[in-house]
Amino acid sequence: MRLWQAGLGVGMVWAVWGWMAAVGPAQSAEPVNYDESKVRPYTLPDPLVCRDGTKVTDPKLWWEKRRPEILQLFEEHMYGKAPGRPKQMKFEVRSVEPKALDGLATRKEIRVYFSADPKGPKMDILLYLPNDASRPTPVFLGLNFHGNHTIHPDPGISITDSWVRNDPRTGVKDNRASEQSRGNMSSRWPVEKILKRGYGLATIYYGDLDPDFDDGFQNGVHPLFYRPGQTRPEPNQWGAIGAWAWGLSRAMDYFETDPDIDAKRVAVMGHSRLGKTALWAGAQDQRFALVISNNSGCGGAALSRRNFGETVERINNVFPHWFCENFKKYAGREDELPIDQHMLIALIAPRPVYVASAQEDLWADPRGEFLAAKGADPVYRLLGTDGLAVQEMPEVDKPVLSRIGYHIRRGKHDVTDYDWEQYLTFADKHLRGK
Ligand code: GTR
Repeated sequence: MRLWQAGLGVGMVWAVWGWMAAVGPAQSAEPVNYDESKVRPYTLPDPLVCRDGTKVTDPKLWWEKRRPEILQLFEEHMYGKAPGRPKQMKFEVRSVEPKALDGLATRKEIRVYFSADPKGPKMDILLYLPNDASRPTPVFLGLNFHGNHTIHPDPGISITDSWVRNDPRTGVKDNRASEQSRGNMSSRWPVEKILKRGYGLATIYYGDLDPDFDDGFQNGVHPLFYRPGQTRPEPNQWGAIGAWAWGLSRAMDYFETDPDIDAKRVAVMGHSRLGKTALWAGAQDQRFALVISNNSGCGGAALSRRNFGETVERINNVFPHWFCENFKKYAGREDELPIDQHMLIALIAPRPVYVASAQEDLWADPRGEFLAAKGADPVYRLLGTDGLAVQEMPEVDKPVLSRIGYHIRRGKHDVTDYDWEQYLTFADKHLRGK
């Protein structure tokens, strides 16, 4: 059931079941734990103590020593190191419709070519800007799971020509998207609401960057960066999450060239695996002014050391292409990780970050997500903010909008209107001082 909600297609569900049947429970050390009393004790690494024992007591030491160290540890052990901006990258504005959505917005589609070869890897940015707001406009940016044309029924959105997972419900056959899926993920993208609050919205299909299956990194953007003779990333080089996050930074490269966009006020947002991606993008690229993790769970906001819901072992077994090869060493050995996810959130400091959980989303470990947010608090305070301004996990549907924001809402693993309402209010407060 949850796989459906997660936006995965039939093929993937079968792939996961197939995998489970093939390797069986022998591969998995223990059953999934959903019992708080069975969470083993653990000690988190201190974000304010360097590897050599130096205590970080002032911002200078954080910026010059501890932050670069933590970033490098996440690259080396978890997400892998990504290349920078490709020299030959080119932007092509493919369409501009000044009267989209009944005149509410200007719609642009921008193609980003990652190499000089127009047939090489590329991504398509769909951008809506509110017509009734001053320019440049702050923007929410998020990757989507099924193609830009699925976020809204607007007939002017181009249908992706990238690989899409087959799915009879949406008419995706032979891995090609069709008209049938236009707008079918719109419940997760309240476009009009965002525009009416004075924000733009930009989105990219994550499969443009790397189709989400394990093919040994032959498709997607990885091969563009192989040195001669290299056929897959090194153990400390980027996996799929690294590539998706890299794409978000390339969108930011474009935003910096578009006078309609306020590139200093871009909020990067993502759900689930794309929430993991948003956090990693925001951690690496300080141009993102605000970061939102929606139900990102294991490998995202949730602490790896807590054995609750999805674990490092399970995520690496089911999704061997998401993280770098080195991360696989930590299956069942989370205590040996030199990092945990509170430090990923700390890398975003002092920029506003919002961690959102859902009550029924136990697989993502809501408490582990809260504790990671709380674990980043000392760094936010060192840098002069209010951090996460509560001691205990708040009640359901009682959002906390301090510099580290947090809510747990009722309901399932999903992105809802309720979530967006909080993100918009959070952005009003922290990006616009409202
Ligand atoms: C699940 C996976 C989670 C989460 C989710 C999603 O199957 O175990 O880590 O990323 O997919 O992305 O929808």
